[in-house]
Amino acid sequence: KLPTLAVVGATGAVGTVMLEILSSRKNVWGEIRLIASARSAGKRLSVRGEEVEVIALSEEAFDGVDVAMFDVPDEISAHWAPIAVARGAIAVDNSGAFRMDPDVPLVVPEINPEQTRNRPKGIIANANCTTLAMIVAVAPLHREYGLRELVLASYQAVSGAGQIGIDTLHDQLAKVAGDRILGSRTGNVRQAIGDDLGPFPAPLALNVVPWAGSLKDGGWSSEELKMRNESRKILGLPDLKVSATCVRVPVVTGHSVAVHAVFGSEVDADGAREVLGGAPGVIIVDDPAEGEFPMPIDAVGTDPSWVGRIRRAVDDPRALDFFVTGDNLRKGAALNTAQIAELLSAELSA
Ligand code: 11C
Repeated sequence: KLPTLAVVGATGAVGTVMLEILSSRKNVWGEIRLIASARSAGKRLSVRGEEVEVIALSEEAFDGVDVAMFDVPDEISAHWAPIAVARGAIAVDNSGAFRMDPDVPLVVPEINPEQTRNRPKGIIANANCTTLAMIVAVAPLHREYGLRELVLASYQAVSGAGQIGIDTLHDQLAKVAGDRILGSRTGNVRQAIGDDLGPFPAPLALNVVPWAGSLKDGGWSSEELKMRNESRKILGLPDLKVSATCVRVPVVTGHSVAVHAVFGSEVDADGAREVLGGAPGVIIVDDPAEGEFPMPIDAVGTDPSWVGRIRRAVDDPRALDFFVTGDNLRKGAALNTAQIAELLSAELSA
C-alpha cells in the first residue's frame, strides 16, 4: 500500500505550487489529504487530476497519515508538526521552526539525502528558499575545491513573502504604471504608492529594498542569518565564514544570489563549469556574449538552480564569483519538500 500524504497549508502560495508538483511528478502516494485553516476548509482543489476537499487543521486530521508536509508559518509548524508526529506521521517542515534544532536534519536531497533517516524527533526540515537556490550550486564546488568562505548578496522575489507579497507588488505596479516622471525625484514613488506597503518595509515597485525578515543582533536580518546558519548545517561546515546581504527586488517569483565563494585550493572557471555541469539540480546558463544569464523570468516554473556569470576572482585564484537563480516556490520550497517526502515514501514502501 502506498503511504498517505498530508499537505498542511494546501491553499497558500507554496501549497498551490505543491499541488502542481504532486500532480506532475511520479505518483508515490496513496491518499493525498489537503489540510488548511478552518477558513479554507471545504474548498475543493485539484491534485493528480482529481478534486480533493480541503479539511480543517485538527489533531484527528493526521490520523492514518504517514508523511505530513507543512507549508505554513513558523508558529503553526512549531505547534502542529509535533502533533502530527505524535499521531504517527513523519513531518517534513518548510518553515524556519526546526531548521537549526540539532535533532532535526536539514535536508537537500541533492546534497545530504542520507540524513532523512536520522530524525530522532520524527521531523525533517526544509531549508530557506534563498539558501536552497544557492546551496545546490555551492555544494558540488565545495566537494571539489573545499569551501572556506561565502560572501552573498540576494535579489529576492516578493512571493517569498507569500500571496500577500505578490498582491502587494501587483497593486504597487498598477499605481506607478505609465508615469514617466516617477522615480526621478526623491519621495515621489513613496507618494504614488502611499501607505500600503504590504509585508515590506518600503515600496517595492521601481525600487530595491535591502531587507528581508526580522531584525536580529548586530543589525543582521533573520534572512541573512538563515543563509549563514543553514549553509553551515547543510554542508556540515560549522565554522564556515558566511556574510550575506539580503535584498528584496520587484520580481514576482525567482530568488537570485550573487555568490563570492573562497576555496582552500585554486579554482578555474572552466573547471567549475565542468563540476556544475555534472551536478544534480543545476543548469548552467552562461553566455554573456549572447545575453544568456540566469534570470528569474526564465527560471520561474523550472526545477533547477540556474547558474551563470561564472568567473575566477581577478584578485584571488582561490575564489569564484557567480550568479544563481532558482524558483523560490519550487526548489526553494515545494519541490525540495516533495523530494524529501519522496525519499520517505521509498523508505516506507520498501
Ligand atoms: C523570503 N526566504 O523570501 C523568505 C521566505 O525561512 O522559510 C521564507 C522564509 C523561510 O521572504
